[in-house]
Parts: sequence; structure tokens; C-alpha cells
Amino acid sequence: SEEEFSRINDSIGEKNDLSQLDSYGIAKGRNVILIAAESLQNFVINNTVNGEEITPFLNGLISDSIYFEEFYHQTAQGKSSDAEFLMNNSLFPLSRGAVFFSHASNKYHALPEIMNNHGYFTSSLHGNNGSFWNRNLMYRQLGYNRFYTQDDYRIDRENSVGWGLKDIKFMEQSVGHLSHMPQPFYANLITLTNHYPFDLDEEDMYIGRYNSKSNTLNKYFPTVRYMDESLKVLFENLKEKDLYENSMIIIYGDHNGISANHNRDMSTYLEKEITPFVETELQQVPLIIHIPGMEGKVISTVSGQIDFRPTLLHLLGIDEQKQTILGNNLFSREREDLVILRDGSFITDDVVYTNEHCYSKKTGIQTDNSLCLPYKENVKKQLSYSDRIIYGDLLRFDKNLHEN
Ligand code: GP9
Repeated sequence: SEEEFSRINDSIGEKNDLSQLDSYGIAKGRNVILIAAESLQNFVINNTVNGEEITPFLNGLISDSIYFEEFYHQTAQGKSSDAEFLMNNSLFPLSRGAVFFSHASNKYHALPEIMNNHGYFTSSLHGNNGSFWNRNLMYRQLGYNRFYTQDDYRIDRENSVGWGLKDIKFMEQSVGHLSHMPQPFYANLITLTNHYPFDLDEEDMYIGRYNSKSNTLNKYFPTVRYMDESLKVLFENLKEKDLYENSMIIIYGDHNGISANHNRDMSTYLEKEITPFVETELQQVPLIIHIPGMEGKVISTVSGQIDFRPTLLHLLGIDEQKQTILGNNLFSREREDLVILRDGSFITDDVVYTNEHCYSKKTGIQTDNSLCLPYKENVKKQLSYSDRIIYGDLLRFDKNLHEN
């Protein structure tokens, strides 16, 4: 009901005005190119396999980007679609099923719509079928002006592998689309090659496979390396088409690619035991914000996909105080260092809570549950607010939604 919406809103409270910070509006007016990097986990960054770099392009890019090194995916069964939901709505996905399917006719007040209201042309680009994850229906509610799907790409046997169009070809053709868009634009590019089961043609292997009993883990590294190469191609193409200087390019990992089924071989690779603590850490994905001409910096605060939207709007200098969201601007100094995963696990500066156990962040050793206790109530509340907003379609009562 409307009352419930007001109650939740009152409890979330209005966000602080952060327009006085130096970071406010530093990317104002730029095109925004957001890359969903399929199954990209953070452990491959600045790491090697068989002595070879796995993400040479990203490793270089990070040095002149804002890199959030402790950023978590918060997805559940809806995988890539959950990641999109989090990034665009700053709400949690559901604990079961995919909100992209179950609540695709709800009212949202999503990032593409807000950007659109601020003069942006908004689109999503993906070399797969438009109905995958129900995107073609959900995107209408999220406010995208245009969805480029497999019908907008030249796809043949030569240029595809596994799930479809190879990432390098996808990037080349996508920049073709970007070059025809009205500016400024907000474009969401969804990669595909680094998808389970990580199939790759011999000619696209820039590095060799890992050697363990897990075929999945072995094959993961060359496809990550291939995706990394596709990002290099993206940047080259953007520069060629004069789209680089006036854009900001953001890369994020959507969810994990290597599940707990591969813990034994993962443990060999990482040379450490995969405890529930380490398994939680492995849910970190990269978030890299590249603003051409601006200095890089590494930000270590714990954060998650839910925090992306207020952070982006802050950089664009778009006011976000009055929105019904559960994430926090990552440039805010008052922000509580807490990230909640969809299964109720959480991470703070000092502790990690998962599977009903509390671990010291510093040592990774299980500690007294009382250290995690103070956060539990808030964690439960946040997840339940999000659920109630989705199940009750409560954003239809959002007055901001109608003012815009
Ligand atoms: C499908 C692609 C993959 O279009 O985005 O989705 P996933 O299986 O990773 O959720």
C-alpha cells in the first residue's frame, strides 16, 4: 500500500546532500558506456596463470581509473539479469527466481529512465536473443530507449562461439552503433564469450588453459583473457570514432563464473584453503570507472552492485537525494561500511558473516558471533524492504516517478 511505501521511505531516510564534494559532477555531460563483463571475478585481476597475465589490458587500465577493489556482486538465481537489476535500481534482486521474469511489469524508477530525463539517449546492446532473461519486456519498465539485440548484429558461424557473437566482434560492431547514437548516451554493453562452459576457438586463445581436474576452471582463464582483449579493442575503436574523450567507461563483473563445485581446484590455484570466509571473498567482482584525463585511484571500502547507481549519478552531477534506493554513494564519507549479499551474508570493514558464522576480516579466522550481531537486524531489514518494494510494486506510489 501507499502507507507501506511511505513507511519504508521514512525508514530509509533521505540521502545526505553530497554536492559539495570534489567528486560531484566530475563526469558531467559525458557519454556513459557501461560494460557488463560476463562472469568476471576479481581474483584474476593482477594475477597470472602458468606465468602469464590474465587481464593485461584491465591491469593497465586500472592505474588510470577509479578501481573499487572490494566490490561484491549481490546476485542470486537471476545471474546476469540480477546484476542489471541491482545496477539500475539500487535494490536487491529476489532470493528465488529472477525479478526480470517475475516482476517485469512493476513500476520502476530506474537509471535509464533517470538518465533519459536528464537528456541522455539510453540503450542496451547484446549479441544474444532479446528475450533472454525477459530483457525485451523488462527494459521497457527500466526506461531504455533502444535495445540492440542479435538482430542488430552481423552474426555467422565464423564470428561466434558458445553462446553467440564473439566479444571482439561484438565490441567492433557495437562501436558502430554507438557512433550513430544521439549524444550524450548511456549505453549498456553486455559481453558473452566468458560464459560457462567457457568455450573458445584455438585462434582466440591468447593464453593457455590451467591444468587441474576442473575443466571449467581450466577453460575460464583463456576466455577471461579473450574478454580482456575485447575491451582493448573497444577502447581502440572508441578512440578511432572520436567517442573516447567525451565518454566515461565503466566495467563491472556481473557475477561469479567459478562456483563452489570447483573449490578443490580453486584452492590449488589460489594456494590456500577455500573456507566459507574465502568463498565469500571470491564473490568480489571488479568495478572500474575510467574517466579519460582523470587520475586513477584505488578505493578499498567494501561495496556492492547496489551502490553503483547513486555513485554514478554523483559523478554525473545528477541529484539523487530523493530516490527510494538501498545503495549508497561510494564517495560519501558518512557511508556505513557494510555490504549485504543476497543470501544474507555480509561484509564490513572488520567482519565477514556467512553460513551463520562470523569471521575476522583481518585474519579470516572464525570469531565470536557477537562481533557480527550488531549488523544482523539492519541486514534483515534492508533485504526485507527491497522484497516488499518488489512484491508490493511499491514504486508506483513514488511521487518522484510522476513528477519526472
Ligand atoms: C545471456 C547472458 C548470460 O544473454 O547475459 O546470462 P547469465 O547466464 O550469465 O545469467
